[in-house]
Amino acid sequence: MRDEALRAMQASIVNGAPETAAVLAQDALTAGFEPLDAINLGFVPGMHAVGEQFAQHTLFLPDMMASAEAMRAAMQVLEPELRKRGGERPNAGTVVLGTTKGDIHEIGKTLVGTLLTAHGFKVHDLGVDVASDVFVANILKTGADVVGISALLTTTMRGQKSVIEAIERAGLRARVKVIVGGAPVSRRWAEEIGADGYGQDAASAVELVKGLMHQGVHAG
Ligand code: B12
Repeated sequence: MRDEALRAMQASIVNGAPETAAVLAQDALTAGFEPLDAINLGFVPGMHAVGEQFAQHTLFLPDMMASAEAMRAAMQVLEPELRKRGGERPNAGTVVLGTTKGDIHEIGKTLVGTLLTAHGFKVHDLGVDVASDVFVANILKTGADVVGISALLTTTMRGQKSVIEAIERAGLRARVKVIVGGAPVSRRWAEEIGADGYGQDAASAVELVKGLMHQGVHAG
C-alpha cells in the first residue's frame, strides 16, 4: 500500500501531472505519511528519474518543465505541513539562501529553506539567479549567521566560489559561515572553494547549520 502510494507519487512527477501530484500529496498526509517522507521517498525519486531521462535524451525540456510544475504542486501541499511540524520556536539563527547567478533551479533550495524554517531558523530566501553582490548586501542587511548557496548546473557551481570571494572582498568572511549544496556539488568541491560545509539534502543541511551555529557560539 505504502509502496504503491510512493510509486504513484513518483509517476505523477515523471508524467508531469500537477493535479495528480497535489491529490497524492494530500492523500499521503491523510494516510499519515510524514511530509518529508512523501517528498524524499515519493516525489524526489520522480525528479531524479526525469533528470536521468533528460540526460539520455528520452525526455525533453518541456517534459522537464511539466515535471517541475508537478513537483511544485506537491510541495505547495506539503510545505505548510513541514513548517507546522516545527511549531513555534525561538530564533535558532539567521540564514540567507539563494541559487547562484544564471541558475533558475529553485525546488531543492526552497525545500532547504522550508526545513530550516521548521527548525526555528529565520530564513531570507533570495530566490534564484542571485548575483554575488546581492548575497553580500543581504548578509549585511540581515546580520546572517549562515549563507547557503545552491547550484544545480556544473557551470553555475563556479558561482558558489564567486560568492565566497565577494564575501571575502566585503570583509565579511569571518562573520558568516558558508554552506553549499545542489545536485552536482560535493564535499570535495565545498572544501576546494573554502566553504564551511556541504549538505547533500535538506535534512543534512539542517544538521549542518545546527552544528555550525554551535561552533560559532563556542568560538565566541
Ligand atoms: C526540475 C529541473 C529543471 C527545471 C527547474 C524548475 C525549478 N523551478 O526549479 C527546469 C525545467 C527549469 C530546468 C532547466 C534546466 N536544466 Co534542469 N533539472 C531539473 C531536475 C530534473 C530536477 C532538479 C530538482 O528539482 N530536484 C529535486 C530537488 C529536491 O533536489 P535538488 O535540487 O538536488 O536539491 C536537494 C539537494 O541538492 C540539496 N540542496 C540543494 N540546494 C542546496 C543548498 C544548500 C546550501 C544545501 C546545504 C543543500 C542544497 O538539498 C535539496 C533538497 O533535498 C534536474 C535533475 C537532477 N537530478 O537534479 C535537472 C538538471 C539539474 N538540469 C539540467 C539542465 C542541463 C538544465 C538546463 C540547462 C536545460 C536546458 N537545456 O535548458 C536548464 C537550465 C536553466 C537554468 N539556467 O538554470 C542538468 C544539469 C547538468 C549539469 N551537469 O550541469 C540536470 C542534472 C538534468 C540532467 N541530468 O541533464 N531544470
